[in-house]
Amino acid sequence: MKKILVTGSAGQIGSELTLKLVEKYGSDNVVATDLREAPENLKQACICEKLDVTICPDVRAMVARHDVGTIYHLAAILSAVGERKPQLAWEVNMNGLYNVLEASVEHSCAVFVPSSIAAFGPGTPKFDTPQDTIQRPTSIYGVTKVAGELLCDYYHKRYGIDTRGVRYPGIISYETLPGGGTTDYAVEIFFEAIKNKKYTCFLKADSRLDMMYMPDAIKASIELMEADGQKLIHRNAFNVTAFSFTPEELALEIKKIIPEFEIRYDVEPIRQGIADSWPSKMNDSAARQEWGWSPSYDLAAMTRDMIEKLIPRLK
Ligand code: NAD
Ligand code: AKB
Repeated sequence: MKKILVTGSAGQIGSELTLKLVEKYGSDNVVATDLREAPENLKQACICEKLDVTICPDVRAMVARHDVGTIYHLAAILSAVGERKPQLAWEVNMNGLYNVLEASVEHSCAVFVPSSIAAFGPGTPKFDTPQDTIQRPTSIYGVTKVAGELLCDYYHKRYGIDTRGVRYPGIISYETLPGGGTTDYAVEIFFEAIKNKKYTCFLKADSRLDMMYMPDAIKASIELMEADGQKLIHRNAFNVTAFSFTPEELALEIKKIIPEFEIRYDVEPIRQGIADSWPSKMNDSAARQEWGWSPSYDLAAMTRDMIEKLIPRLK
């Protein structure tokens, strides 16, 4: 088979998605790439290479050298880091994507490109956010996500490239820490609850955001890439969600397992502003209808599993 290339494979999602792809397609068929050194477990599992997606000839050469047929393009700058470094966010998120799409035209690759709840803005309906609605984001990260969705649509229409993507909500996981986003609190809270029994949250108690546990995020990505392309109307990008909660509700769920746990709030204006502009709960019926999307974890199941998996690691 032609190989699968993952960009940003050392990140929160890449580090787990790559291993799932190895499990499914075999270690010789997956090439993990990142700007950073690959973690040891990835080095043991598959082919690992350094790749800066902003360097077009390097992206093209990597795709040619490994005879790549599918790219999971995860390299990106996330929302909070993006607000600190908007020029870098544009360079990586837009020019990196452009380079990946150009290499895909040259080598007829299928491409998975994640968008985000960040592709919406303050003018978007907050609840039951439709698949097709107003998208006027106010963060640079969100701007690059909307532009990325459109660019992927364009490469499909203009060059016939099989581009597909989902709008991930905030992803919760325990393997690799998140890379500088607004939903990072929902991961940090578990580490602090187990280590110190307390957490100071940078979002307000009642900030409701869409979220998903990592196994569902991986399932969504692979199932979408394996879906029958004829049935996809919204290829870039499908709303997908699992549950939505506020920091206060997540803290109450954690307290059911760690009763001593306490949450405090020290609101950080930039990330609060970003969170306020994002949906609270997306409508993901298009993904359910067009390719059978259905999450496996609810808030309680995710919380139990996170705590169970983290306790032995943090001892
Ligand atoms: P992350 O920040 O954890 O990982 C991104 C990876 O990209 C990092 O390992 C980084 O080293 C790498 N990278 C940065 N610049 C690069 C460059 N120039 N060349 C090559 N690699 C580079 O991000 P993530 O959470 O794993 O996100 C993956 C994708 O999913 C991104 O497109 C992100 O926007 C999207 N997404 C993530 C979430 C989430 O909650 N994690 C939610 C919505 C969408
Ligand atoms: C972020 O907070 O930037 C990401 C996202 C929701 O896109 N986790």
